[in-house]
Amino acid sequence: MTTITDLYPSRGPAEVAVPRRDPVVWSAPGAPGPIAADRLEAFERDGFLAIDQLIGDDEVALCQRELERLLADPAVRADERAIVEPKSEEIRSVFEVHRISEVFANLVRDERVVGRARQILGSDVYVHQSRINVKPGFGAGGFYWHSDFETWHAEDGLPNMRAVSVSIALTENHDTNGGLMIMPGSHRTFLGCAGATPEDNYKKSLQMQDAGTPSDEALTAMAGEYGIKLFTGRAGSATWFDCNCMHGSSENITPFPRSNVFIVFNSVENTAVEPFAAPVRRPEFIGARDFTPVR
Ligand SMILES: O=C(O)CCC(=O)C(=O)O
Ligand SMILES: [Fe+2]
Repeated sequence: MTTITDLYPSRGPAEVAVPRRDPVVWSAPGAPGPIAADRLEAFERDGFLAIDQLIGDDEVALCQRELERLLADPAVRADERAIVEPKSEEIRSVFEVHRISEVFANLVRDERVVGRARQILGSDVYVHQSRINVKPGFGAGGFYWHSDFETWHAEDGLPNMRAVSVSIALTENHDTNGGLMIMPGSHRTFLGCAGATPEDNYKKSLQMQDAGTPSDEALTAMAGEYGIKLFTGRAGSATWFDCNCMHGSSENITPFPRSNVFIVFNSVENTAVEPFAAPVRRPEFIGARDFTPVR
């Protein structure tokens, strides 16, 4: 049996910050790819890369129609992969959209999408998770501050920080309708959170974060050091962000829905092992165990 060292302890008795022990950009300097060298450097420094138009208007329209179809399908609503808002009972998230839908499967395979993930991670990649966060208007809830990697490491068993997400806007992300916020540079520190992971934590945490939540003191210090950047953009724009960025988003009380599709790519050289700090693995629709590379 091989044991893998836990480089990023979390969910212990106290909150602990440790420096990142992994590269941010894994490809060799100058390796070919769709991201220009200066933008890749900015990604390394800031932890994110914003793209004004990743997909065109026709593709956006196709994705929007497909999302409407999914939301109207009773089989989707009844599926455990659909997460419902506690108050309004509207669908909040749909997981594994790249498996439920051919349209989103094609989006994942698109070279503009997977090509950038390969370039950042320096290898073939597979999808660790995909989801659409629907965030309808009139009060859809937000996502409290977190590092995705903290959860993926503690609860899904990703050993290293070698994963990247892209958030593609399917509706305009205004400065008012609950867009993504990131603390630039926060990806270079790992914040191990205090508190043990309860069994079935994911059921609650998909509606509201609890275990894996940073303290007010840590968030105050990080926001003071890094500031907070809000990402806006029209439908078809995208934000790439490193797996360890401290990020979150506010509720959406405007009438304007904010629907974004999130795709998480992990390196095939960083496949999931057993959770580092949770009694059981999360279900595969949240943390994949099929490591087939995207082709
Ligand atoms: O939808 C958002 O604004 C943030 C979602 C997020 O951070 C997540 O799904 O992990
Ligand atoms: Fe997140």
